[in-house]
Amino acid sequence: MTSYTLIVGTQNWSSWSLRPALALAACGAPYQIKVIRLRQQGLSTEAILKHSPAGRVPVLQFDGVTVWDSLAICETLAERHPDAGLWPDDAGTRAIARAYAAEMHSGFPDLRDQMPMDFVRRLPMPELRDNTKRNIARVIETWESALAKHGGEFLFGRFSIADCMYAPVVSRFTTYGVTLPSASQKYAERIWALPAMQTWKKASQKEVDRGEG
Ligand SMILES: N[C@@H](CCC(=O)N[C@@H](CS)C(=O)NCC(=O)O)C(=O)O
Repeated sequence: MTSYTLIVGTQNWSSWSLRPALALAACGAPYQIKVIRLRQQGLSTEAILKHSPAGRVPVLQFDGVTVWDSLAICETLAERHPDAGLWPDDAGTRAIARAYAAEMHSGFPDLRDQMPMDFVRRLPMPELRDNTKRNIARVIETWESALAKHGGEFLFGRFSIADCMYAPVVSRFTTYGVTLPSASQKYAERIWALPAMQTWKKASQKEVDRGEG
């Protein structure tokens, strides 16, 4: 069976890296995670460029193939592991789940900017710009709508790539203490309870303890 290597950034900070790490854990295939320390004054880019021409993490390696970009990695895993059910079975639901993933991938710049991921810390909420408030409201609106419609544990019933894409936002909301409506709060708790999230948390805590994250 193929063994995967996922190259990620400092786990406490790298929101983009968390997404495919959750998808990979759901595939049931053997894998290892290699961490490149971020924010190392030029050294990080140099280290990443050894693995990917894009100079960004995450990067997935398998069978001589290198895939960069979190969403491309998730798509590759979904295609290679159909039994993992990383996209919903129903075509219409799958289309909407893809729209959710794409909206997260290309949007929410103010939320990213004002509420950077800091997986294990709890930080005061900054003075939010109107656009950031709109970003937060939009995320909550999408979660509430999907959870109400699919009535399952996750956004589209069973765990999917849409959940992988929003898991870093779950972390950001927890770090900065965003108050959520009940369904979204329960959803956030289910995301936190995923074994892969807990594994990521332990690794992040170790980075923080070492002064690396
Ligand atoms: N669109 C890319 C963005 C990846 C990205 O920006 N990664 C950051 C870390 S979270 C990075 O590699 N930064 C390089 C650096 O800090 O030197 C993806 O989805 O993978």
